[in-house]
Amino acid sequence: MKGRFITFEGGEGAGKSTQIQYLAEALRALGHDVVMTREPGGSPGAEAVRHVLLSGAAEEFGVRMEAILFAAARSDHVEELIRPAVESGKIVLCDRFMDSSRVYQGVTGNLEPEFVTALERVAINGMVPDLTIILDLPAEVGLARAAARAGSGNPDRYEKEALSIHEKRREAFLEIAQKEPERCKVVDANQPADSIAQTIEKLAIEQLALSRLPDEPPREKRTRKRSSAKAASSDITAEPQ
Ligand code: T5A
Repeated sequence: MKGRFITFEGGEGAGKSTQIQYLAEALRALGHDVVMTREPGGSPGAEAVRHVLLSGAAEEFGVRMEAILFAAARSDHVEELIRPAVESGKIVLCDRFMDSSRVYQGVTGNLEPEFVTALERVAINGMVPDLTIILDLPAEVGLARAAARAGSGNPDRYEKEALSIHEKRREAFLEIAQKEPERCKVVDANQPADSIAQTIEKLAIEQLALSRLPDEPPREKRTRKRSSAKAASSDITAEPQ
């Protein structure tokens, strides 16, 4: 069975990591094999590029360079982790993906749309998410959450930017959702985390037709069935007493 690919998008401190944890737990309780990952990063090659991007070390080389680095990291992440996991039947939950590049490098980085689209095509190589959850909340609420997070240390290259830029990103995510309503679902993230989690769980299960996987029959039962069908077989001795 083919797995599923679900991405989480939104501004800084929108609660993506928190909600991925909740959804992973809910899906595992239904018997699914879940992989949690993030961008930039998620594979050894992409994690190596993450620090260069988030420390701001690449900023002086311009947004075009940063966009190419995000795409390089994404390509490695897709081919090394996401695609193999989905093809082997797992559900991959990814903290940010292609929409973050559309918004951060494309809209607020002022890159030409053709350039962003070309990079996206190469980086994802057909691996379009089955579902994208866009966590929506006022930028100042998200930034305050990110700042208050225990041990968050210094703000990264993007968290330092002006509030108006973060608000523009919020609008840009909502525009993507408007253009791709089948793939993208907007969830109000300005609520308690557990009620957001319930909404997302319902959405994911309905949208992706996920159901409880049948439990593996207990070993004893399997052996009994086989032993009655093959009463003369010598491996009946394997049956537990
Ligand atoms: N980027 C990324 C690009 O520019 N282009 C790209 O293509 C990609 C992939 C990544 C940065 O890179 C940029 C965008 C980003 O700026 P990051 O460090 O990975 O940076 O950070 P973010 O993805 O922005 O994630 P954050 O860690 O800032 O926030 P999350 O994951 O959205 O939020 P979370 O769950 O960690 O929650 C933040 C705090 O809020 C609390 C949590 O406990 C935590 O303390 N919280 C809530 N509080 C109240 N109510 C709720 N409902 C809450 N939910 C969580």
